[in-house]
Amino acid sequence: MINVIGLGYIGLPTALMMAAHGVDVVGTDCNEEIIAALNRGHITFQEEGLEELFESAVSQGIRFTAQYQSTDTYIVSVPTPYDKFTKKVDAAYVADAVREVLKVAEKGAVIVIESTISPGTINKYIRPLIEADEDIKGKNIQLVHAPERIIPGNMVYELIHNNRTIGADNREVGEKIRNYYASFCQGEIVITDICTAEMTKVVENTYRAVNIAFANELAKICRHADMDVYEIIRICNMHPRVNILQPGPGVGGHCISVDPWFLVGDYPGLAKVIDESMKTNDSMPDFVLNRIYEIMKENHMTDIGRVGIYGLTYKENVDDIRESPTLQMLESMARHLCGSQVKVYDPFVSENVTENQYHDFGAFLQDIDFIVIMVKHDEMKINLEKLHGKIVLDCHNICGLDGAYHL
Ligand code: SAJ
Repeated sequence: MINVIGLGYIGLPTALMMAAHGVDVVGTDCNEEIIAALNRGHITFQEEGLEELFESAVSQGIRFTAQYQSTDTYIVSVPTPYDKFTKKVDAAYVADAVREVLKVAEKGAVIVIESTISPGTINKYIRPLIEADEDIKGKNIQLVHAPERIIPGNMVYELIHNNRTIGADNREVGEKIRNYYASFCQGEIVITDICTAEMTKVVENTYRAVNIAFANELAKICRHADMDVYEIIRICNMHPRVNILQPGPGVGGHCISVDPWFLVGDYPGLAKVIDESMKTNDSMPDFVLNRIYEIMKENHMTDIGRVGIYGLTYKENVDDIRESPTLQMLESMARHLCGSQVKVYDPFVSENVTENQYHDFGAFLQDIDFIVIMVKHDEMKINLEKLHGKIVLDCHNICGLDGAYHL
């Protein structure tokens, strides 16, 4: 039996996927509300295909509980926040989860860490928990790092089709865990050592962050030079060895806007391109704010209360608002004492997370003259004709309307 610890964005789909493929799974989360919701038959976030996966896992007998189980295999998928000041990973949740696991784990059990951690975290913070105590040491507990790689918005598909990495101290343990993942994963599953696995995960997200920063920097250069960044990127990408990503209003989510900072925090004198890239991405919400100011001025508009921000999530078609560019921009507006009047709407966010938040697209549009498209939700793409007559700042180049402004 596998006990999956942490039933959030990664732990839940992973637990469901394994259960749906015949593995005996118990999901554990210390948040009783999550457990109660799952036991009532409700999934706790929206994701394409998750509902069906949930039903299939339940029919195969998955259980959910707040208690850690006594078993021989654990998958730990708890959050790893980072300290905003030092930029270093905070492994406290992972360490706490492992401590609890160690209290009940069977002799020879394997603890798989899926949470993203900075290179060296297992040796520095997790292995000592096993080696500090003679009784636990005698249990011969094994550690594995199998970083998740799935992208929100396409998690179920990617769980099945992505390649995976398994970092283990020896081949035998790596093979054992590979067999569990192979129950559903059709991609290649590479076995390596733990530190390499830790590094690969952070490097993958850093690669994307640096490439997004490059696109964002081009957007700034093209704004200054009054050139069309999208046309330039489109033409450059016709070169066989060029593949530039798209500029945007900022980088959010709990991965790409966070993980590269681990390298900056651990290697401040060495991670220079990464440091600058992260600063460039972090500067984008303020860049948008400046565009709003310029466009209002150009249109002789003075009432910030007639400006509407479309989109609160960190990217399109997900309900996750962690580190979202819109929230970063609203914070910046609040610091400049002009935040409270702007209107905000997102079809995926039903809770009130900010002031003047609308839950109806029509009512939102009625109350604004200037719309800022921060997130390219499908809802916006299919309702573009409703924007006629409004001033539009299209931060993703999706609308194609005459007179629309861009980054
Ligand atoms: N973004 C841009 N321009 C682009 C692409 C993305 O501005 O061309 C922005 C998005 O709008 C969003 C942010 O970047 O705000 C991140 O979005 P994303 O879709 O690039 O990635 P995430 O954070 O949803 O998921 C990433 C993925 N990592 C990589 O692609 C290397 C995913 O595979 C990881 O599993 C995930 O991080 C994670 O959990 O670490």
